[in-house]
Amino acid sequence: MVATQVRTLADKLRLDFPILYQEVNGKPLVYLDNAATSQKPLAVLGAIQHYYRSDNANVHRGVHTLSSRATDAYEGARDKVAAFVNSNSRQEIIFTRNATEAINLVAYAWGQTTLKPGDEIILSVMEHHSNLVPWQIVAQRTGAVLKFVELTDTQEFDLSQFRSLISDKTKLVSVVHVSNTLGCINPVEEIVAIAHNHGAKVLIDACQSAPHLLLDVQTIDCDWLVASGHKMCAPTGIGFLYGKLDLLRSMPPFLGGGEMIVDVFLDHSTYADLPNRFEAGTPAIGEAIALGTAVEYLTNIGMDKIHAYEQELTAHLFHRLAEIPELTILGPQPKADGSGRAALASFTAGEVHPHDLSTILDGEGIAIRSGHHCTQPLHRILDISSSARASLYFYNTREEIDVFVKELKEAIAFFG
Ligand code: C6P
Repeated sequence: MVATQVRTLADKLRLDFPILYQEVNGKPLVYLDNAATSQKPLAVLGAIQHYYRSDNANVHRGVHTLSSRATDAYEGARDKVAAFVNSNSRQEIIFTRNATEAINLVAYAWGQTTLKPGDEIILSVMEHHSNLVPWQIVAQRTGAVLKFVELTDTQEFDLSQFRSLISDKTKLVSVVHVSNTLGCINPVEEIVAIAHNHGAKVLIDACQSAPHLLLDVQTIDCDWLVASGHKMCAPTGIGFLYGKLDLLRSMPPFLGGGEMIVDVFLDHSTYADLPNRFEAGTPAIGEAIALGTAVEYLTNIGMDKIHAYEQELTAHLFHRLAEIPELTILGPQPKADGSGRAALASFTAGEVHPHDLSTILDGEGIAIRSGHHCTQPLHRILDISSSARASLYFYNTREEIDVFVKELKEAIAFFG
């Protein structure tokens, strides 16, 4: 009964995504690359078009009507994002190009100015390159030391190893909430509590959780959290950094220029309060407005409903993939009801190259990703050079999973 109700919801929501109604290579498109980027609903496409057709002007600068309309919509989007993550204050939300830029903002503005030789930064081995490379640069420049949380036997975040790794030398813990490769959901509340006990700050990479789970930055109690709009129904070119107010206020600017100043003299400047201090130059106005529409769209569906439906899809996906003995699936197994991991499966299929699988499936209209998914160190630890990945969203159906599994079986048989 529940399954039928939720499937009806997904079927209805698909109508919001015109891109899904097309043929690719003569077959109906089955889009299973949502961890790379999600599709955009009509409401979001409409918001961008409305902005450029009716309100396009620069923000915070003009007193004319279009400029104040654009400013109101842009700042309104900030309110929507603040509400979406349950932030205490709209000043805690900084618009960035994407999660990568948000992490770099913290790395440059906080890491490079705060960390000293011998200070420790704890990351995990499952981090996306975006949450590795900026800290490698910071460590090289400050003399800070990188430490890594390893995987448990079930290929999840090893909390007990983390406990033994952390010390009062640890100044930062920067970890992913949901792994884009393993699909595990990390215990971020516990991680934050342990880190705070040692006086360390915590950054949460919420790229793969913000689109799928109800996020509450006050409950998680993280110091910073980052996400990319394009994985959560918004356009590319917009993401956000959440940071605790006092912490953001204590950080020097990242980029200098217009928008982020109060007074500029030839030899020095004074800086604007939050959030403008970290938004130098003309921002991605239409994209930010559309991100506001996207989070409103997700909230109207209900993040709890999205999560529940995705668990059902996860159970079905893993149940069907279990029919293929050649597969090795990365990360933890879901529970019988699909809970306990994200709605994605990265896998290898014996000697068959993931790129070959992906190419054959594309011929059948099915979009999956193959490669290292920007987690090269993790792939090295797992002793593989690449994997194939099917990643789901709330507009995917059980029937699409069935088509994918059927074609995957045929592709493996073809190569095998
Ligand atoms: N992962 C994937 O296919 P950007 O590029 O800044 O929008 O997102 C970076 C990023 C950071 N953290 C995690 C956990 C991510 O999954 C991503 C993006 C995509 O898995 C593209 S590599």
